[in-house]
Amino acid sequence: MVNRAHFVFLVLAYRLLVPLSAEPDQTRESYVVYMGGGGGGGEAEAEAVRAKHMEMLTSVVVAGGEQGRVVALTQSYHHAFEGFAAELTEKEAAALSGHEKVVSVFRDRALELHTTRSWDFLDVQSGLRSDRLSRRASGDVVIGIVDTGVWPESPSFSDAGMGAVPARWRGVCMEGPDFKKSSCNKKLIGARYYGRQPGSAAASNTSHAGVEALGAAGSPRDTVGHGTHTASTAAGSVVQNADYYGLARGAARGGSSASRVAIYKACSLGGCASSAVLKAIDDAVSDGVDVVSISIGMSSAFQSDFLTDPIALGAFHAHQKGVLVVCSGGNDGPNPYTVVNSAPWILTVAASSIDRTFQSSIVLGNGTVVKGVAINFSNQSINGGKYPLVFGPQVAGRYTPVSEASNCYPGSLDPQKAAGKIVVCVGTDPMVSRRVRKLVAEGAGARGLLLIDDAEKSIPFVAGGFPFSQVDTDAGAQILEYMNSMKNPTAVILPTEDVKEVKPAPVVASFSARGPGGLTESILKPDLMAPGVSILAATIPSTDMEDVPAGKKPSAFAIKSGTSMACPHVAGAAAFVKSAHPGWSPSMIRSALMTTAKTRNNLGQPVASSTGAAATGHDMGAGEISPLRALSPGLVFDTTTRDYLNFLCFYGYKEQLVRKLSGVTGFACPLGGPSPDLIAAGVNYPSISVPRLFAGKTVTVARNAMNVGPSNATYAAAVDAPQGLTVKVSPERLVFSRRWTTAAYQVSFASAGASKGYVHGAVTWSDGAHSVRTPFAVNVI
Ligand SMILES: *[C@@H]1O[C@H](CO)[C@@H](O)[C@H](O)[C@H]1NC(C)=O
Ligand SMILES: *[C@@H]1O[C@H](CO)[C@@H](O)[C@H](O)[C@H]1NC(C)=O
Ligand SMILES: *[C@@H]1O[C@H](CO)[C@@H](O)[C@H](O)[C@H]1NC(C)=O
Ligand SMILES: *[C@@H]1O[C@H](CO)[C@@H](O)[C@H](O)[C@H]1NC(C)=O
Ligand SMILES: CC(=O)N[C@H]1CO[C@H](CO)[C@@H](O)[C@@H]1O
Repeated sequence: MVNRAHFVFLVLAYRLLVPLSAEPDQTRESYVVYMGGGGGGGEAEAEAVRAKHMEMLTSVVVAGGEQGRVVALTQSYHHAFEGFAAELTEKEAAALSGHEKVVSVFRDRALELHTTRSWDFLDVQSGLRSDRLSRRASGDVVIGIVDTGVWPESPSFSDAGMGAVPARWRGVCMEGPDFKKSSCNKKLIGARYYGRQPGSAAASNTSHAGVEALGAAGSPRDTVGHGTHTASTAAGSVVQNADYYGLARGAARGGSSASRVAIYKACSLGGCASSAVLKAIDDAVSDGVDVVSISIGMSSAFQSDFLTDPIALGAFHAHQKGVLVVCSGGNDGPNPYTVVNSAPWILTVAASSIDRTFQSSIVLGNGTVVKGVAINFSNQSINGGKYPLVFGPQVAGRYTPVSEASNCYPGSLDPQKAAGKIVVCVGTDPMVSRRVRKLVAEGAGARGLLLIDDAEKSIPFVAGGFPFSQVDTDAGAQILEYMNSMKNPTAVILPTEDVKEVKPAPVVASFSARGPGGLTESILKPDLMAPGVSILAATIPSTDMEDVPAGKKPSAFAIKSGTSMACPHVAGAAAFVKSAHPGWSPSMIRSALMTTAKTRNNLGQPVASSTGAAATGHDMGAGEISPLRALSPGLVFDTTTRDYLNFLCFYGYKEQLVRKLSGVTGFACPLGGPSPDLIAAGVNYPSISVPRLFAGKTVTVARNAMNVGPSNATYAAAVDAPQGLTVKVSPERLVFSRRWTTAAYQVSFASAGASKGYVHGAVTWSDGAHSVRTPFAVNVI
């Protein structure tokens, strides 16, 4: 059992020396005090580190005239980096941020879980689910999941047939009232949880939404379902005949079903405390995980700086220790500048649809069948389920504006009029979610809801026991026309069917957050895309009977959507590549996944975005993951710690700060910074983003490719350039005589009448056997 002492320290001695202060304005909030690299101690050194932090904290509290107060560290970071979390007044936080050992001090904000806004669900099926994959993978790779915990009894965490836990593993299985040592096994090899420390609970009553609601549930057990879903998606064992109440039936299997999982429960339904997420990453690295999967993040509206973003900080140090951190890019799409978790040392994931959807058709009274999309537990049938069809405003309460009733606003429908009918609503007001509309119709006694809305129409809504179907505006117009032409229009909403081999697929999901990155446009983000729509994976047994069809037992699997679901697919794929190439660095693995990603759909056409337009690097990064191809990428781009430190200099941090952050004391910033152009030109990334290209100017970018394929390889460059952009690669051939050698090349961009704004293309290196595609985005000014 790890030492979880939380260092409560009563500042008594000082009380005798200093008169009691009369200052009353001392509201305290939880803060993270981040002190940069240079940690790396084991549990033996931990005590000394904590004592040092305690001393720092105490001296600041005393200096602030608050003697007599209980001072406590709510978290202590001492593995991959140093720092602590504590309850502080604003003044104390400011004082600590001036301390010479401190890099940054930031509020312990709540991060969000990256499932879709409307908490929708969906299905499976990705290139990952091939038997070849699991046969080739070894069981030596460990994936750490920072999320809401785990439901260990799920068949997805069965360890049948698994070998002994790798000897290097240093993790633990923390116990709680509902979680025993025996809940862990050879698949689920570690489980930790992070509640609020007992000593601090009384002292704090922060107003900060979310963090306080995090609940100190004392166990790694998942009570939300999110963590169980992501963990089983990354590395779940094979479960035959998994389904969601008859839908999406098939074998459920994680991306790397031979890998192990370790659970770090830092979140609950309300979100995740920054301080806990940072601690979880610190522990995961120290425990010995190879890949960390994080399906959480800040809202895109609140993107903080890299130095105050717990995921960016934790991931930086994880990279230094050889651990790859894979994160969801967020669900605030489809607008640009919404991608989060976009630090260059993070693998940032976008979400796509797959070739399966769920159809709930509508049969109009005149016999016409209209195709709709949803997942329902409806038991209507052609003969038994025919109900009058009414438009929201026809059954509105008195004085209700038409716009509200047509949107199924809460309180807009009159139960006297709506009861027993199928209500038609439109989705012109995005503030009302599908779940709310459903509850409004259900609450008014309606027998079903037909939603006309193009937004999220490809993301089937799970409507529980209520008949629901969503149609696009074209089909909606047909339905409204039918209603207008009939005196007594009627309809039936048919039970859901799964439809397979949907074309085109993949399509970038509408909710998937888009680039460019809000903090820097010099790194192309997101990096990659993976299935995040209709993902079937393990869940906790639902206690909410609304989610369970009449007469059925709660399902062990759920269908969910979000970049949260895409992220563990990539974590699983990365673990798979790692198991084949144990010596590869995190950025080599990322490079292999990126340069081999697919950019064409199952019709052989370029992958499209949800709008139908061709997807760009800002939608899907390098493209949809293709794990088998990633095993032999031919060339990789190794982005080193040095590259990342240079990045921090070019981004604008002072040399002294970069040294403290990294713990690399002799580091010197390269000349020329800060400069977004130098980031683009000099950081050895597997993609290129030129943040500004002025007319008449040329921007030149340097890259270094490493041969990981056969020796004696010769690669030739092919350029896919948008109209009006002149792209030159020099040299045009790369010759490698041996493996592990590198070759440098440059790509220059000049505008010859390219349209303004971002234009997209790619440079692809090929030796006849391998194709190494590096996408670029160039902002023409
Ligand atoms: C904490 O804050 C809430 C609302 O801000 C308040 O109702 C409650 O009384 C406070 N609790 C304590 C212990 O101060
Ligand atoms: C259909 O569902 C309703 C509501 O869930 C239930 O009351 C009714 O008994 C069901 N009918 C059949 C035939 O299953
Ligand atoms: C039913 O009504 C719709 C709308 O008026 C119309 O487009 C459709 O052709 C009709 N179907 C039949 C079978 O008459
Ligand atoms: C690579 O080429 C060199 C020179 O042509 C040759 O001597 C060497 O044997 C080749 N190595 C391999 C592994 O093919
Ligand atoms: C997912 C789901 O529960 N779908 C149901 C929709 O309604 C039909 C008819 O009652 C059921 O058979 C399906 O299981």
